[in-house]
Amino acid sequence: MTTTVDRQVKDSAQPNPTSHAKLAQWVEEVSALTKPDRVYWVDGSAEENARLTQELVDAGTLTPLNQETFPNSFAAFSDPSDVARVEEQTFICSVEERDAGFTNNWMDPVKMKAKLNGLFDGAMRGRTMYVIPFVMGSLDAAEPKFGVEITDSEYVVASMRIMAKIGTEVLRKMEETEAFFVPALHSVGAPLAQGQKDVAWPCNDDKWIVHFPEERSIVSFGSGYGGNALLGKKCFALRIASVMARDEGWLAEHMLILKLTSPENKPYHVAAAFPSACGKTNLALLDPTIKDWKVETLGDDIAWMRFGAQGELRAVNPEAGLFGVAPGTGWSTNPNAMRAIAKGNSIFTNVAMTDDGGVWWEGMTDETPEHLTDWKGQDWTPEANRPAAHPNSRFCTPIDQIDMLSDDYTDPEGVKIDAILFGGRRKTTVPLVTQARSWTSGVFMGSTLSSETTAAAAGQVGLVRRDPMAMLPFIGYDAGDYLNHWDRISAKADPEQLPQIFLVNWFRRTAEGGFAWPGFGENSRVLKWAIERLEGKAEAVETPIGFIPATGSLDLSGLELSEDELDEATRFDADEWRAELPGIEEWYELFGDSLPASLRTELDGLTQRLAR
Ligand code: GTP
Ligand code: SPV
Ligand code: MN
Repeated sequence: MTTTVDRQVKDSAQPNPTSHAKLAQWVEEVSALTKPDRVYWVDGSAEENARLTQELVDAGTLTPLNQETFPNSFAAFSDPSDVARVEEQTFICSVEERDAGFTNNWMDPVKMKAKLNGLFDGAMRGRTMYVIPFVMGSLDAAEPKFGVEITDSEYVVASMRIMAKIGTEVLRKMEETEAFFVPALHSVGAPLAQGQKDVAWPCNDDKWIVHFPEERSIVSFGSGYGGNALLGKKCFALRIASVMARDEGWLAEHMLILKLTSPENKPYHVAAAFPSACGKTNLALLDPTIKDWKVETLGDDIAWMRFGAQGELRAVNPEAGLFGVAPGTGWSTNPNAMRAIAKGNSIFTNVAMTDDGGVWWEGMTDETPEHLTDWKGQDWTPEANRPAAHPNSRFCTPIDQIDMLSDDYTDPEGVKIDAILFGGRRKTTVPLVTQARSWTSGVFMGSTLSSETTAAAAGQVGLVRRDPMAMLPFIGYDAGDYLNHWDRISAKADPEQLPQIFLVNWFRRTAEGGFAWPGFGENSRVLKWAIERLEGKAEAVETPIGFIPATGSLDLSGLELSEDELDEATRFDADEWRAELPGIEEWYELFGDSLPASLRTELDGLTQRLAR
């Protein structure tokens, strides 16, 4: 036993915090390496959160909001260089380079560990090291998925408390069986010398988001932002969990989950994968515009899915909160999200502030306030030629504040998925909705999914890139193996219950440049068509890419949409698809030998159909 941790933990009010030997040992090792001033075990209580958020207010990291309009809520403003996930600095350090595949950065794990050890040596000097036991998904699951995040950021602790179940209850449950946990180490990488004054958003220009898939461990350095720092989310629940899922025969996906009830009162569940900032939260909280259809929310970003004993695909949402894109989330486009936010208990990051201590972002209200303080702390008026909120500004809100949250959200068994949607942000080519002919042709659709890049990741926006299953930045192993896993997993299904797969695109443009399809609540019309396809009710036309709605089969009642707009939104254009083929060929070549033969066959079939 090294003395550092021992003494510090004993000195604090938390003697002998855990009987979990592995955890105690890891905490000790990390503390010896990072050399914090103190070690604090997070209990997850409201009192603790009140203390921490007050400390964050005192430090200038959090700004308390107007208590009347945003109770118990705060705004945070990051360093302007730390506003999104950093994909360039995200690594999958599998033992073999081959297992990281071409979609990931790789470095030899031994070398990477040496590098990280250097960076973490003394990295927490002058700070408190927080130990956050957490669980993704239900504590009552057959095998709860535990993690422990060690961080030196109070902002991370307060945000993790919203996004996951954390604290003593989780720790006690882990101790019962000495359960396995994913060790997730995080530091903002900004040690403080004696007497040095802290900044509001400590971070480091050198950022490393690293995963060791065989060990199932995570190390993150230098960033305090979202997916880089709240390690239960993308790092654990997608990158590490996708590896667990490969090994154990399930799926960890970047998907929302929603429940749809038909006018005949039949429940259906839909899971949908869209790339970051392409509409998952909005679809998950949708207000249907069609009569007598009801939508309830189960999840807005991540789905863990496995085939049940009856051969049905079941999905759970492992998260406890929303980390939603603020811009574009408004009273007219997403009132359900706005109502959840208005209940308070939220942390907003990089939004603008109103003069009465509220928050604002582009698209929140129809009218733009006359004066704001922008996310960089500058005076802002509508004449300023720049957005007031950062395009990737976010709200972090407990999921149980959603009025339309399904009662099944807490069911550890999850819900039975009837349909899977893959969607991207494409100005051209991809019609509003296309039903796949089969599971494999649906996997083909997912594998070739493409989307224009957004502000959710650092880098240029608006470039079309392939984003398989909306998982490009999140597949924790070889992408070809991942597609193979998707293709083969259908063997576990009862064929009668295998979900139908659909490709959707809310973002096609008219010649004038506007969106051809109104989107948001109107997307319920597409959900209805998909469900009616499952029920054998809706008519479709077969095209080389799959089935699209026959004229009159999409419910357009009460919708003001010109013939031209409807045609532009829904049509299949063979020329556009022929122009798409070389890009798909190029994409598939990148997989080399690991591309499943079945998908090569799908592409050859599509090429032939388009040649006719
Ligand atoms: P991540 O949290 O980054 O994974 O994003 P997300 O997939 O949950 O995306 P979100 O629902 O937050 O939407 C991102 C942006 O797309 C917001 O600005 C929305 O206003 C906009 N958006 C969502 N749905 C639609 C739609 O149907 N049509 C149009 N035109 N825009 C949409
Ligand atoms: C995404 O980028 O897909 C997000 C936000 O959901 S983050 O948590 O930063 O990954
Ligand atoms: Mn996401």
